[in-house]
Amino acid sequence: MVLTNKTPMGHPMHLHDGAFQVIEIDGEPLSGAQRDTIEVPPHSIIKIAFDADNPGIWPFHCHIPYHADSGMCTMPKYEGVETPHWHPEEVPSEKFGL
Ligand SMILES: [Cu+2]
Repeated sequence: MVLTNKTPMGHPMHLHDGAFQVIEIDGEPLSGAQRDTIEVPPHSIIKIAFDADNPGIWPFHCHIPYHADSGMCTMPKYEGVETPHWHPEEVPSEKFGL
């Protein structure tokens, strides 16, 4: 997953699915420790890698509450995995802060 921050502020991005490894920061390869949150500095590009081996509904979001409430929150989707109890199209957009 590639995290591109085009803004002038940092974003602590957090994955609920488990740990990931930072493998590149601004083009520099890295073999960092496993973590579940990474601060993405302003105007930077960070690449992370993780094993997608825990199917479910896992948020990936900025840990600054008003950023997440403003839309910096998503749900990575597993190909071929059904989530019959999850119907985001039925949630009013204001629940996502839109
Ligand atoms: Cu943020």
